[in-house]
Amino acid sequence: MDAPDTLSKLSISNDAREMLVRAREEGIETVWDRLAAQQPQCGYCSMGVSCRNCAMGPCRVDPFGEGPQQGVCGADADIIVARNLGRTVAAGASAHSDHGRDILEVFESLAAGETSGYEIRDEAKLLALAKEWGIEAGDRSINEVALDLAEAMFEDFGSRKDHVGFLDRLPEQRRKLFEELSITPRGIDRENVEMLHRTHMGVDNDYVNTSLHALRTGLSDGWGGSMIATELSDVMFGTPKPIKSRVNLGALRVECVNIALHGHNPLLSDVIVQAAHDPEMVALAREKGAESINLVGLCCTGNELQMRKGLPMAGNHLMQELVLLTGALDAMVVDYQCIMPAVTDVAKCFHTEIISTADKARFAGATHVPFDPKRGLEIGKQIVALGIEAYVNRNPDRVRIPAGTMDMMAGFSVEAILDALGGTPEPLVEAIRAGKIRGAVAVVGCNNPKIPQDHGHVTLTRRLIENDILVLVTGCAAVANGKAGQMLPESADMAGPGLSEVCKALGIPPVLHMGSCVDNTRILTLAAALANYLGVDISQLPLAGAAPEWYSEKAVSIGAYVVASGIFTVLGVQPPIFGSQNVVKLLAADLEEVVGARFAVEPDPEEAAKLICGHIEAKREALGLPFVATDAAPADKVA
Ligand code: SF4
Ligand code: MSK
Repeated sequence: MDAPDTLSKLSISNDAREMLVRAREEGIETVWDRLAAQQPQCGYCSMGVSCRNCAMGPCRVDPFGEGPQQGVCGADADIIVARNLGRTVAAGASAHSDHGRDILEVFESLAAGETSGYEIRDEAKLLALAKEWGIEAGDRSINEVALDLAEAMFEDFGSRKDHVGFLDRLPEQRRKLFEELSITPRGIDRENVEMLHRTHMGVDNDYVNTSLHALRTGLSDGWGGSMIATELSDVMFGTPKPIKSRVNLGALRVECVNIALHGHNPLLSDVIVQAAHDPEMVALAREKGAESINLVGLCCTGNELQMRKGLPMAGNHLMQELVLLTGALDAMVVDYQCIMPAVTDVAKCFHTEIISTADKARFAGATHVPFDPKRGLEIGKQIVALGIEAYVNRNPDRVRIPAGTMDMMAGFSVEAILDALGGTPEPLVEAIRAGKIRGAVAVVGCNNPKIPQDHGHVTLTRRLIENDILVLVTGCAAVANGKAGQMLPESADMAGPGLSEVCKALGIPPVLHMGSCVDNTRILTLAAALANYLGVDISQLPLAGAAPEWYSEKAVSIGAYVVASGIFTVLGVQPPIFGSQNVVKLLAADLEEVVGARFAVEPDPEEAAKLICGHIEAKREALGLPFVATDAAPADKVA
């Protein structure tokens, strides 16, 4: 069995470590074992200089100059690295945007009266969106307006337009810049398809040109597919408002049927919540000896439900196998993205039913119940019934649920933040002007077993709030901060004096949960609103982004659209680009001159905090705002 100090290198969270002890005792493999088994990982792939884009290859370029410097076709390290990066952005942008399309399709069916279990829960938001998209409501029914909006949004995916609809939220100077650079996202599918075209052998062989299109592809996600997903999810499932919730494996209840909702899309999980409250289902659970039905969230499906309903979170990305190790989970319902194929293997060691629901995301060893919005509620009940049946097979002697949960607060949509501020950004702007809040940083993204779970998120966030920097979190970073107790109004005591004062006055935490991975678009919307309010570009604001523990292709797309939108971004995990010093220089330095922002890579969250604090102070200084040297941002660090 691992000594506690070994386990602390795997995760900072106690419930994770408790389950890892069990995994070791019972010989159950987890993501950390599989990472160890992969060592040493391929150096060429890690540096991004391997290519298998055609059958003359696979090829690799020796980054140290001793072996071949070109693939069979003549592609050098710059071309290969840029092409690989471009394809990664396209995969991530496609994942997000396809999620957006799925939401849009159900929204259209809902408007046409063809769904069961769905309704328009935020009419005001629907009407505001319709107005933004130039659709006259007049005296027409809400469903007629919704149908027109759906039609207009579908146009963003595939037809010939010169820009995606939500791009108009950006300040004019940024839209002009995109035009000058030819990186205006024209259509969601178009930019992704074009990236695959450009990276085919013998097409775009200029690493700068390919990299700029990677930014454009990312922008089609951030201001396109993901933004459609967020906004329409709000219309259908409700725009989040501040809500109390809890987090940790202790959210599982021994006396209940426990069902975890895992993945990213709220479409089915919302109707499962309705089904779990159905008296018929509750009666069935009781008949089988359970007290009730207990739903918990995992990853971003969990975030969607936590934001709107306060559903407790079992955990983030690296908890998906460990939640099975409690022996108390009766069913894990998965939709798509970030679901490890290994969950069905771990589930075999227990009684847990893995239920897949998306035809595009099937898992060997899972029971497949295909989602159909026309029978949403019926399917929701069918899935809950499978969980109840599995509960009957639970072995009470194998149940080990780590004790306790941590309280946290979620639900900070842009609308909720503006509400808390009294309906206008003015108080936030004033607090920033006065130096009480130095700036704001989005800490987002995944867990990665290469980093002790949650260490990057929690340490970086803590240092930032201590330095009076408001932190906005989404995805697995939000769960990590929740577990660490940094997302309660009382957590204001952890913040510096200025931020603490503002948070206490507003009754909000210093770390605001803004939702799932697609909801990073809420942060874009907020940044654009602040820039428009001040009449400046986003790149002039004291803002930054960070993805301390990222792993997924979606995170690369997010990084691309955040930087392209003008926000400096620090990555905690090295991306596979270091085989080309030219691409590194472009992304980590030269982009600053091009889009007013750049990437940095800093694995140590303490150092990342210093880097970000220095950046925030430099932006403040450029805006003529008062500078205050702090431990994290001494005067000589400001650059
Ligand atoms: Fe090799 Fe060029 Fe083919 Fe890539 S595209 S596999 S570098 S020949
Ligand atoms: S779930 S993309 S591990 S944040 Fe959105 Fe978490 Fe990253 Fe998946």
